[in-house]
Amino acid sequence: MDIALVLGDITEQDVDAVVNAANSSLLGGGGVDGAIHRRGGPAILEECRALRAGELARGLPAGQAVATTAGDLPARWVIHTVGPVYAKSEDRSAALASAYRESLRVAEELGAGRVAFPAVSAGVYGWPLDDAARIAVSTVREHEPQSVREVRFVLFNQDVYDAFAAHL
Ligand code: AR6
Repeated sequence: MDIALVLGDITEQDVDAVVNAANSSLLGGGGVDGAIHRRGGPAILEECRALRAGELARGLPAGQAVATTAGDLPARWVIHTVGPVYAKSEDRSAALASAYRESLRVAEELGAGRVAFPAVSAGVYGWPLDDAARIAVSTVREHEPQSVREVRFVLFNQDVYDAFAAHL
């Protein structure tokens, strides 16, 4: 399995599945989440609402992942995951690792070959960059691939890219 780094916009990636750094409501927000819903169109939100009306009535907990259509994006699926909000008073790194692990588990279930990840929790959720990159890279490295042959970290800014490059 290849692990690649790209400086760019995740909504433009030609991959099978794009991972969204969502929140538990699954009903949209800012950052990557806002960009994915904007570029992907209303079909994504429609499926998210259906999930909330059914199996995910209480929302998606941090560390878990669920797939929907990717709507108008070049990708086929969006895998929504929820990273933990960073807290100094509590070590939530297991939940951040779980967000990557569960997203890859869902990708394997879908039979996805190429999967793009943003830097989950490293934006609004405040995770220190270096630590976010360390957890992301080490967790993905531990994955035992079946269908997944490429994991592409798509980093929006040079500082985030550099942090990931340092750990790869
Ligand atoms: N492509 C790739 N990366 C991006 C893009 C993009 N189009 N846009 C932003 N980033 P964030 P979080 C980077 O805040 O910290 C939302 O409101 C961004 O620069 O999107 O997990 C959700 O609804 C940063 O490096 O996700 C939640 O409420 C990284 O993606 C909350 O934010 C993650 O930043 C989740 O916060």
